[in-house]
Amino acid sequence: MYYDTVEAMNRAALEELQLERLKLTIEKARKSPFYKEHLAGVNTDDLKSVADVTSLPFTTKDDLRSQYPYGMLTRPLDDFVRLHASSGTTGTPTAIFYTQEDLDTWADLMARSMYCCGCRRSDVLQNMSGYGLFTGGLGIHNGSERLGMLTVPAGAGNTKRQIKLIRDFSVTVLHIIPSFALYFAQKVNEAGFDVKDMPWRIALIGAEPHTEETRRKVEEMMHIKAYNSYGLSEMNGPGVAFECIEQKGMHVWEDAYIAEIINPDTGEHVAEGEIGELVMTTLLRDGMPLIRYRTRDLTRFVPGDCACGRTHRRIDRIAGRADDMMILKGVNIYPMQIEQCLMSMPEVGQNYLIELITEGVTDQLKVKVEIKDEFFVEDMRALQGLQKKIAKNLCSEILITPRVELCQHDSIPKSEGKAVRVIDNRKK
Ligand code: ADP
Ligand code: K
Ligand code: ZN
Repeated sequence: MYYDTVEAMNRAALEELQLERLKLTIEKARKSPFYKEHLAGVNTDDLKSVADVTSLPFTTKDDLRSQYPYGMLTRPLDDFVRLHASSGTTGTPTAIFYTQEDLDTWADLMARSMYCCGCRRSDVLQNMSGYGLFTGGLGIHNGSERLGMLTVPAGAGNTKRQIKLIRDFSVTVLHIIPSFALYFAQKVNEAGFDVKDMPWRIALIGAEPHTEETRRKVEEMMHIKAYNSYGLSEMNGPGVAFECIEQKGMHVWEDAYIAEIINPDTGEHVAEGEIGELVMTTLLRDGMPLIRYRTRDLTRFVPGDCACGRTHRRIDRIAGRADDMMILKGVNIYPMQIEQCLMSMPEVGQNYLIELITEGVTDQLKVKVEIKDEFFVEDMRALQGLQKKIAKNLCSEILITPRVELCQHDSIPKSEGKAVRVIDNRKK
């Protein structure tokens, strides 16, 4: 029923295991130049339960940057066999290093993740994410092989070839970025195929924030079951938290990570079930352990037990990154609020773009929205009505009225990797 019996371990035993591994992790981490200093005041004998993790200092992305490239390593460079790097869209890149043991642990966690949403060794997986430095390529790939699936390393882009591979090899599982999935579904239709005739049954979607509405849209448009996949390079990559077939939040693999949710301003834990910043500690990383790493991702613990019987706690879908928050006219706005509103409207197509602009002396929010062909009509009055309706719906969600621009389908540029949702064109 489970890939690994640890997935259903009772909580008390699981927390014992976490504590034991936390202590080992601290000792290991101290072999790195960074943690030798950072953890100087810490005595592992003072840790009586896993809850005492709160006595340890945070590690931030800036810490990683300041140690770039080798300052976090606990072993001689000869012991490492792989590195990945973040895309660096927000400043200096950070590099993550793996020993062979780390790669093996990661592949196991990844295989467990895919098994938990129904993938089996009889499945054929096509990995449609970019390979290279991005962990969604090799991370998913190795996990898929570990599970025993026949793995098609298609990489990103080239929709025609993707469709051919899927049909030729009867692909049953896709790993695909959600924003690309919506676009891809349409390309399959345009190529003259009915999605119902495609061999696929499962889509693993993740790597970027997306709403429940978008998931449902992917499922409908592709005639597939879509499961949320969460991870970040600092915690290996994908395979950190994953949805089971219940689709009610993502199980965080707590034998491998300690997850905490804090108020980003105070650093204190939020009340159970409240949204805050996810903080993660690695428990099985050998060459580059990270302690209380501030992910900047916003989520909450899903209260209660999961019907699947796994005891590892679930996090809700990521509401956004702390860095994504826009402040306009004193109001805090997250892109996912806008997406949620847009994707629940039947007239709206696959893509949208948020633009921050300056009009005169004030900042404005402009939202470009792709409209489905059948609603993109000649009738000016109908179009204006739709434009007004979208603006009104958005206003009730984000409390300010944005400028809305209607666009034809496929007219907003589509990136091959993670979608760019916000462009800041404000005059500085
Ligand atoms: P980069 O920071 O360059 O994007 P990563 O590839 O490590 O580097 O991306 C990890 C980040 O991607 C996470 O911190 C999170 O913000 C986002 N992410 C990953 N999976 C999901 C998911 N399922 N839902 C929402 N966001 C996700
Ligand atoms: K197989
Ligand atoms: Zn479950």
